[in-house]
Amino acid sequence: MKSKFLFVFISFILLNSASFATDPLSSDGDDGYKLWLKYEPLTDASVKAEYLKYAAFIGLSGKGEIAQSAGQELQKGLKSLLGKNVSVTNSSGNKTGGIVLKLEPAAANNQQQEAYRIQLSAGNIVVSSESESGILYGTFALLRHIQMQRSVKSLSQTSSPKVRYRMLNHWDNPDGSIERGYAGSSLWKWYELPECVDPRYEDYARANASLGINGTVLNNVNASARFMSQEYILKVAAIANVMRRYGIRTYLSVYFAAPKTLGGLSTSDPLDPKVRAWWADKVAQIYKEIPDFGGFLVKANSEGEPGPQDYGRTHADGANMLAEAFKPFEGIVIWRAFVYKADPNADRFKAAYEEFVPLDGKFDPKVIVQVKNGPIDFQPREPFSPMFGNMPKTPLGMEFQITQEYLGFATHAVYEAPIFKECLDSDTYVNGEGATVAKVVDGSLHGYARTLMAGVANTGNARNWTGHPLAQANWYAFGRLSWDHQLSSEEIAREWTELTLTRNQKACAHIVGLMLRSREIYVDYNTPLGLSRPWMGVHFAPEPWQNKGSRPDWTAVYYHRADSVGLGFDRTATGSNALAQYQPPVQAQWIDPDKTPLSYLLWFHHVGWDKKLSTGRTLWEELCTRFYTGADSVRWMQQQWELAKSNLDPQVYTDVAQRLKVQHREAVWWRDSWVLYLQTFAKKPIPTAFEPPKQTLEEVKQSVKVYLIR
Ligand code: BDP
Repeated sequence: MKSKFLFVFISFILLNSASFATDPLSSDGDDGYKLWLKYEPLTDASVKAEYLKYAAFIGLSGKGEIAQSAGQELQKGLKSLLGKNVSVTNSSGNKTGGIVLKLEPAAANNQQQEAYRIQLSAGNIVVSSESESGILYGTFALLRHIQMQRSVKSLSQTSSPKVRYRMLNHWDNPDGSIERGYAGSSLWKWYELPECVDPRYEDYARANASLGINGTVLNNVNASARFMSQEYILKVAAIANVMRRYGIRTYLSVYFAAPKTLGGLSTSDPLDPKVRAWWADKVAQIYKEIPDFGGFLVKANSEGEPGPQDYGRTHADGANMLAEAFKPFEGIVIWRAFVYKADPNADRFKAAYEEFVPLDGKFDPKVIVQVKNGPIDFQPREPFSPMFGNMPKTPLGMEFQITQEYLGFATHAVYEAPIFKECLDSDTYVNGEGATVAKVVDGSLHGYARTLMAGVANTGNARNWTGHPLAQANWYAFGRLSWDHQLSSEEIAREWTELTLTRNQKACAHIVGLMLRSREIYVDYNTPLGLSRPWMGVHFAPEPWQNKGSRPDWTAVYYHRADSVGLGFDRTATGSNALAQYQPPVQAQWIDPDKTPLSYLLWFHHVGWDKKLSTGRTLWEELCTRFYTGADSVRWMQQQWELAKSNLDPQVYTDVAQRLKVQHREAVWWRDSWVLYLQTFAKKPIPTAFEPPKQTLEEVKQSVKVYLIR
């Protein structure tokens, strides 16, 4: 009896572990693992019939591993979508009725290697590109089209990426933790590598390639020197071997003082010949193991990280030294502009511009300077960074944050495409109207040869990758926009919803509506009218009263400046004059408090509590209105989700429904904290239209205290 039980138990374990290790896609119900690559059987019979006419074979002309990946993906997709096993052949000859993946320029006038074309030609569906990567992207685009049950008739398309380096930045640490990660631990199992290669790495690569992402930085910008050791280079190489099959290059964040910490040198001075030689050898050592290594990402002289300024050198000196080490190779150096010195009298807003703009023209051509979208730090709403447009001789890459550090972690649904688009579509007015941030980033404004868009990843080892099921849409949106920043937030939301949640059009409309409004709703209950809140700590609990920090800009009060007169940060000439960093037409939009759009008002002005705003309400009334309607609108989000219920997988439905409940509770928490705290300055009652908070300020403070106890 006992041994029989043991046998059953062991068989159970073996069966389960075997099925997980060999097929991480298999699971009961929709646990979110498959992301937007679900390939669910087509339900529209006429569309299915159209595609079955092209399912006789897959003709593959490329022999490399990326082309092989494309062939396999198509085979896998068709099997599931059409229910047909389609074989892959190397020569399609004159055959018709198949899908041909062909190495041939996508269009005569298109110089872009990664561009692809999909067309009907000589009785086949033909996906063509000059490169195997382009074929892979075209294959994913074709699969997307079929998944969305779009007709063969609307298939023809040519597409090319607007930006050359499209990458994720993982803030993952060697111990498996993730800085600002809310979906479990790191995907990278450093202690098991290089021998154990988790099948999940391949699914990660597939998901990225399906969006056109072609680079990944594996480790945190607050980097450990460990990654420069031979032991870790081998681990990284094992991951790079998987990424390569999907056209993705692997990059590393580096610790600037590694020559000292790891190399045993007495200095890490970038102008010291021994230091330069150390980096050159290091880069050569990496290329031995990873021939297509992408390059380095560097956070230097920022938030306590070491850098060239420790030796009286500039950011350009540091970046150029590393660029020199990459000279024999294809790799690049991405140098971050996220810097702000501890100066009690400074405005953090101005810091990056002040340090970097004077260095324009001094960087090696292999360097790209990576700039966060806003001047401070991934706030729910920020004006675009004034660096964009003001460094014409230096390629500026965009850094967006996908992980929801300031956007409610994994319990708030906030669709981020509108945040990304708002920045990309902003006009810098450099050399006249129409000089959008997007045109700076895609190189068309200043003719940068190297262009970059990076997103700080929101992935972790949670089964559904991102914790909140709807947060998958943010990874998706980032990827799609890095390929084509002209896509609209709505188009992307619709695509993602159809591919991931439901093909039912009505349900889709509810979900897309919810997604499109989610960011404004969040801003309303979190930081309305241009408030910001990047104080130190967990970046989640509301504590606008926080006034103690090792430096002024690590407190909350530094940012909102509430006092008996009013609220907001005066950044005009009477204040910090940060506004002067923008071109005059941009200044003109924001200089006059009566004309500044309300969404940016408190970013630039200290506004009196009784000041009448364009809505007809005073500042105090408007704040209350926003906080209250924002929190109430989460109820509306819940209703929209309910309306889609019958068309959703029960597991996904329940997960999101529960998280929306948390979101509502936390939205009220945010609202009450702000309103009660600001009331101590404004000294005014809550407008009668709204029910006063049930808790007192002291009670809210206590709840935040409890939240923050370690
Ligand atoms: C801030 C994060 C911090 C990062 C830093 C950065 O709070 O964890 O290290 O940015 O981007 O947003 O370097």
